[in-house]
Amino acid sequence: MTLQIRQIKLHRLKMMLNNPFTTSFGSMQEKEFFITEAIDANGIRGFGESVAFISPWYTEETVETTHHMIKDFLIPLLRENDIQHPNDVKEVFKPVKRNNMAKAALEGAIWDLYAKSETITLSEALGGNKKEIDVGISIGIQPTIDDLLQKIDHHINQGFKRIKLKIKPGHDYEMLRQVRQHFPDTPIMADANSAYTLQDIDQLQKLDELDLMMIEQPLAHDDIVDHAKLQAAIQTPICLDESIHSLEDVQKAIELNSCRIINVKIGRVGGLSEAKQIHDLCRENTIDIWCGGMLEAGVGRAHNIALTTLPQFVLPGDTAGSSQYWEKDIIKPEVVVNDGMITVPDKPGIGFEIDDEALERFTISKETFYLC
Ligand code: OSB
Ligand code: MG
Repeated sequence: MTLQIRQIKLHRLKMMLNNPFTTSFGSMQEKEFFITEAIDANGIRGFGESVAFISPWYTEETVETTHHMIKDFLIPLLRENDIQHPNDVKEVFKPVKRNNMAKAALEGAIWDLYAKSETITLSEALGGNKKEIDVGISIGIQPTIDDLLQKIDHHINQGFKRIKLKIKPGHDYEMLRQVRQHFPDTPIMADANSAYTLQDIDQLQKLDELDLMMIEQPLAHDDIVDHAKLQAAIQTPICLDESIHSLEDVQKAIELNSCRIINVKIGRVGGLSEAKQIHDLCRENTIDIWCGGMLEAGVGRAHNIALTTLPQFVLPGDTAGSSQYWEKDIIKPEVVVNDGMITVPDKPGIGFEIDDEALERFTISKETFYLC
């Protein structure tokens, strides 16, 4: 049966993070993004969320490129093609190279619409089985080591299953050594957001003594080859984030031994269908995976939770509770973490209601596109 998508609405939102988030590339506190809404002939509303930032520091996409792609290329492709199942969207979008975050924003709304029209949860639609998921937390670079130690202590007490710390050259070994000294048994990992090169190999080898769960994306955002050289030279497992845009990228990373762990982000890989295929491949190859975060609002958070219910998501992800990021989220109820776990919602689709009043409050512009 064809999904009868009649309208796509693009809600452009601006929200302020509770705390500035600092990585090797700089700080952000304001977030602009789209909530995508797909509406069918019965008036059922499916929701997605775009994850590109206002500037292209993480990958090449931005809020503006997302808008351009959705409006000028992706919606026209939805007009010209029938969608029987959300898995078809990937094929329909194939004439557009990359721009994965733009694609995922629409595909996500269509997955939610599909699950709601089948009266099943998004987790069930994807083939997930967990009733609750483990969560970790990602802490940005802090002004002082004391601030950092205090934050870590607070999050350990909240029950988070692992702590991820941002590193960059000059803010790595010594900081992590002090953290390890204060928290000898805590699962800790480090994320470099591509700030190093192979010339830093000595500095990265020193991290081996700190018993880190993994080091995430130490080398260039578009590299798979140098990471294999680095992995051969260090004991700490490498996890790839920025370098992975597709199932093919994961195949190559496995073949080259570029990493032992994969961070899957729905936006980065172009949607839930691709994310699920990556999951299946990693399961066959016993590569551990986890779901990364992009400082999402509630809709994106709900999609991450549903994906994480697939069995090979064996490591805690970055999807913490709404209140960690936002004074007020755009979903009802908000995402809540209890003792390091999120209970997977049991209502159809993403399983959270849109708080229309909050959505309205954070909306800075809105467009409606008719498909037929
Ligand atoms: O590298 O995983 C990353 C946030 C923005 C962009 C990239 C990354 C991150 C995080 C935090 O580490 C993820 C989150 O808490 O949503
Ligand atoms: Mg990362």
